[in-house]
Amino acid sequence: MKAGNVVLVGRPNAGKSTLINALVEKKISIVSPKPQTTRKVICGYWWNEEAQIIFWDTPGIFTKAKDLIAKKINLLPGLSLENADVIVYLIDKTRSRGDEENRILGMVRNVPKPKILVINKIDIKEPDYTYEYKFLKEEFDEWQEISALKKINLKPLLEKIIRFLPEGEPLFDSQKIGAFPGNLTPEEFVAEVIREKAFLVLRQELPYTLTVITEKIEEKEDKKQNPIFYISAKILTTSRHYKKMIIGRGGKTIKEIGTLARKELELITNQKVYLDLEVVADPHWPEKFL
Ligand SMILES: Nc1nc2c(ncn2[C@@H]2O[C@H](COP(=O)(O)OP(=O)(O)OP(=O)(O)O)[C@@H](O)[C@H]2O)c(=O)[nH]1
Ligand SMILES: [Mg+2]
Repeated sequence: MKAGNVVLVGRPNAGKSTLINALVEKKISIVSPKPQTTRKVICGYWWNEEAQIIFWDTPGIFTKAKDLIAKKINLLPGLSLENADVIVYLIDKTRSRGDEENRILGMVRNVPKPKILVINKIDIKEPDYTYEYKFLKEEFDEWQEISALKKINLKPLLEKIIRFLPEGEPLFDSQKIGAFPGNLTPEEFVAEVIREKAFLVLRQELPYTLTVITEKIEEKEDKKQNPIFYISAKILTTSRHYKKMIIGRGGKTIKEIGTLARKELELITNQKVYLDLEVVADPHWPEKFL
């Protein structure tokens, strides 16, 4: 039996969360075009008859952010590497190297573990900076070009990962992995889905000043006695000005976020969901974060 922890690292937006979702064939980690969409280390399980893998998605290190949240999040990838059996270093070939890439590369270089260099987004023809990364081939144990989004070359990537896994006892009981897999509680997972939809709907306007807390998840019955998940959650932002933006004119924006989140949660849980969302301005939430 081969078994081990595989840690995905790479700059923000490289596609780490897209890749972990594709590998474990489940949505466990949220995705958006914003840097540091992932704010926690999130795990997903993969197994077959011969191997077991726990994949770990990490936040991208965000060099431009000077605030408290980013500083805390920036520590997570380094800590995760300590527990890795294999490191998957993901590169976005549509972006040139630069300080951000060099910082992560410097960190990965210092860890004496098997490393696979993965060139992502090959479904995009131009721009193509693959040549800027070719020199790394010698430093890494393996190299694989993929598209996490289009699920291209994931099988050869998995084969290479398995090759470097240590022999060992099973890490988990695959029979016991339920509907909410991974290391997040249902409350945390629901909050992540809402945050993803808020990022999607608000786009450029509010990247960093927002977080979500799930207050309650209750299983109830609707008027026709069908089971329904009643969920209440708070979107926290740092000022009243942002609060107004999240609510939108006549509540239009918050309604759009709520509808998207509810539909996705219904798909995931296979049950009707009632979602009660409130927007709260709390200038101190970043200090309470993590
Ligand atoms: N065209 C294309 N887009 C991709 C691919 N993989 C990821 N993306 C897009 O790249 C953006 C960032 O993807 P994420 O998976 O959130 O990236 P991440 O590395 O987890 O980013 P952080 O959590 O911020 O560190 C999203 O808009 C994805 O849809 C790919 O293979 N091809
Ligand atoms: Mg991510």
